[in-house]
Amino acid sequence: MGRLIVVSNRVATPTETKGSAGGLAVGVFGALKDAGGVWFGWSGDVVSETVANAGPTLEQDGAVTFATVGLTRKDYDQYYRGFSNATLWPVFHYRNDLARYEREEYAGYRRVNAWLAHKLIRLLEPDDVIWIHDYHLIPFAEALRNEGITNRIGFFLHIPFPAPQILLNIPPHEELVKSLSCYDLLGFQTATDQLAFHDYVTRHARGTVSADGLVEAFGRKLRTGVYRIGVFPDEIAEQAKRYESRQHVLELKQSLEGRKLIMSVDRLDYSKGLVERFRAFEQLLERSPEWRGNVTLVQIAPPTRSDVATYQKIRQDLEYEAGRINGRYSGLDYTPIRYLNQQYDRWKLMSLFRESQIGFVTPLHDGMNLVAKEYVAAQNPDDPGVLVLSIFAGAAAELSGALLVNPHDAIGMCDALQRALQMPLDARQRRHEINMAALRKNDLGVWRDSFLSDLRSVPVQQTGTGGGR
Ligand code: GDG
Repeated sequence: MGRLIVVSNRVATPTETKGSAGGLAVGVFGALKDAGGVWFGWSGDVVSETVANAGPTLEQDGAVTFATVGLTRKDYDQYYRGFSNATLWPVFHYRNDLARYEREEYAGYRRVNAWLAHKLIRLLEPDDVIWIHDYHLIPFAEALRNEGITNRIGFFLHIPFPAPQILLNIPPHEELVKSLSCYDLLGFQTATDQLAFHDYVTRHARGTVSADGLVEAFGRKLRTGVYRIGVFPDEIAEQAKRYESRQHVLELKQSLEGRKLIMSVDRLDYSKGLVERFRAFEQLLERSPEWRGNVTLVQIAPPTRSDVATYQKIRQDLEYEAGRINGRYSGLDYTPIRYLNQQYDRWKLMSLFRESQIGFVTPLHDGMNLVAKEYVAAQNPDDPGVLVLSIFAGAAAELSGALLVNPHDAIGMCDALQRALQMPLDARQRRHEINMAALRKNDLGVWRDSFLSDLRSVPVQQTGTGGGR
């Protein structure tokens, strides 16, 4: 078996892969340890041109090499802050209204991809299998192919793939899809995303998709598949239980004074539907006065990408909404929304999930949404909370024990909260069992192993970047 090379925008540090970092780092590291190989990507540092060019910096941990490079300010602005997060992220989340397109940023995005690919080449061996992650790196395989690399290369998209009519908003949409055709295997979170890609290929790229799923486009053949990312549910359950008697949980319990608890945790991002969620909670207090003073929403939202203008706006909007709703319904001893703009320890979060009666997860669009899965896994099976989940999270297709809501329907969400707050124990347990069975059947290991086994079995093509049309 050839080595595994993982490329992602950010690389976890060796310590993060062992501690309480997000499950993804742990899952990917597991595969790297088994096969031996390299995890390559940006270190997260902005550095001088000299330092950037000197990279990658190598750190060895057993059979795994962590290889990272710094980015110059210009590269960071154009590739990361610009085209990745101000064009691709909003459009792929159906927020064309928040997207901008700048030719220089797009050129920078391609330039950085080519530069990173060039840096990786000297670390490659002929039978390595290469797994590229996410929207920052769409042109990565094309750049490798341009340098003559014929290894198997797979790509997993963590975020939604938009319907063609939405993708057309990005002027170089065709170049992006042509770049995707340079992979041997494309993995999507849901069948909807896969279908949207096939739709683009057949309707806008004069390609074909055969009955057995083989895609032919831009002179290349590739496979696509649905690989639902998961968590390791039993590990989360164990850690959540272990942390439940810690000080922070006891303090929270005491401060709630017997009130019901609704928990939400999201990166502070406009795709997560935070404003809509606050308004739905407001509806609950408005329409059901008996809940005033008796239920608290804890929203944890650590800031991300805070140097991108649209993220500054969502932060202001949310502060305004929290202040407005709290101003309206607070009492001297009651604050309906506790809005915490900071990062918490992972196991602390899981134990807070376990303490709550509702997990309120309502993105407007989301590739999968791991918080929804973590919430389920963290529950106490003897007295589980209820997951209220947006139909626009990829996880909604799997978690049939959740109460599904449309995040644009404040009253519908309010009704679901009511239902969850009043749900009898046996119904909660039944729903929890259904959700846990889904999580166990398709855990993070299944996601990783099925993608890699499909990638390792695609035939190697000797062609480069394809002839185009
Ligand atoms: C992208 C896609 C897809 C959050 N706050 C804290 C914290 N978190 C952790 C959560 C969870 C992770 O971050 C967030 O994962 P999500 O899946 O919910 O969302 P994205 O960050 O947008 O991830 C998404 C995912 O990629 C994987 O493919 O599911 O659709 O958008 O694990 O627990 N962790 C800690 N402190 C926090 O305050 N420690």
